[in-house]
Amino acid sequence: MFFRCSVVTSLGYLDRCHNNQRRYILGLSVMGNAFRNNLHIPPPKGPNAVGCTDFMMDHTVQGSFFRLYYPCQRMDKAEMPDWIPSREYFNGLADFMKINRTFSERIFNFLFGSFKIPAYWDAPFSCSEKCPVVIFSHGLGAFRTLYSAICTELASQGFIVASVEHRDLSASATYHFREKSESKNSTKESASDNLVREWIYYRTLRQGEQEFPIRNQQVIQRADECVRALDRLADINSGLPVKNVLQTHFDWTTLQNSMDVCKVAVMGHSFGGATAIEALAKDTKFKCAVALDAWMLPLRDDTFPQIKQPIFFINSEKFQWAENIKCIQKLDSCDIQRKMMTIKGTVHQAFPDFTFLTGDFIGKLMKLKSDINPEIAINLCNKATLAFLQRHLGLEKDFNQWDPLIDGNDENLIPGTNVTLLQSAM
Ligand code: 8U6
Repeated sequence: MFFRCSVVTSLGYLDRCHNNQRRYILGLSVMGNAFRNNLHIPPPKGPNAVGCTDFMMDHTVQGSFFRLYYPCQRMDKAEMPDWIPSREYFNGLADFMKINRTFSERIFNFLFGSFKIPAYWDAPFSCSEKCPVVIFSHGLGAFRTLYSAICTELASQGFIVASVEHRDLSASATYHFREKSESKNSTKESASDNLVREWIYYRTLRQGEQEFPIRNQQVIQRADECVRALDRLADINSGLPVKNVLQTHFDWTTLQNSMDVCKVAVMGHSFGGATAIEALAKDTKFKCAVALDAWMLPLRDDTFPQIKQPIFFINSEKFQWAENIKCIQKLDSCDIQRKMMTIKGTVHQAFPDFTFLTGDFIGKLMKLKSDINPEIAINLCNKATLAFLQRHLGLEKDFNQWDPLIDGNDENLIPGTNVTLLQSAM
């Protein structure tokens, strides 16, 4: 009994029940809580409270799966969702990092198992005006929940944000549902009783395998998934009946006429940055893109001239290199706004939430933490993003107060890039 009370469960080996509640099998640690003193995902700063829910439709791999962040009613008492939704995601991260699953599941769970997303689960939607929309795409080996500091901030500023979980084998883990074969004939069962969860894990490159063809195929699928997420949101907005395969308490009909589907941007980190660019080429419903430390390798050269929308490249200081920057510069244009800035002292992983959730020593060792304070870095990223979105989606907000950031005007920003490019390459 004693070991099951909540203060001592932080070393608890956690399992997932079917009713979506965490079950602690072994509860052992007081140390765990002390260890994580003060570590948290920074709560959003905008005027709206933020709600959060999951959506999947249909249940197949070809369907759409995303986490939705939205402005919500203020809540006195509401549950905040687990940051890592289930143990399979830890297993997937272990595979991605090429470490043993059993061992790392306990470590991951100890270190990261009890963090919450700073948003209210399934809270009722509420916003006084129509919301602009952002589709967010995660990086290689990441998944839909890992960018909540960015997504919740946008939602608190009035955006509806769909953070897609990609099924192109680039996520550490994701899932869809398969119909149980044996109950094909039973017509009485509801459709959801007949479904079993099927996990999809990260696919490593095989030895000697060429990277470009695989990544290009993946980026095309990822962009399709972004377009599909937007299509589902547009359906929801126009009041078409949608069937969420996931059993949540969120009432999707409350989102009817809630969105300004002319004001849509696509955003992503790393592989997701490339995805955002591919999505611009694929669908002009995306009016602009924000690419966080974009990894350009997955993109074909001949997609660049097709892109007519503005793009904002927000880079880390440590990740970028000449070849990648040269690729970004192929997108330079006289008549379409293409901006680039670099946040001083940052590493590639300054954008996903892990950067907030380790101590300095471990964080720097694992390249999760920058030299700059992670909250200062994410604030610069968020404010500059909001200013850029206001400019190119034509919003009537006060985000233009941060316009100087778009030009790299801040002591912690570098306009353009820190990477030196050889003359011959210009
Ligand atoms: C280290 C991405 C960890 C950790 C991520 C490292 C990563 C991690 C959790 C997984 C994927 N943040 N995608 C110790 N490198 C926990 C403890 O979780 C971000 C995070 C984060 S990504 C990325 C892609 C490729 C690579 C690194 C990051 O796009 O930022 C290689 C070699 O491919």
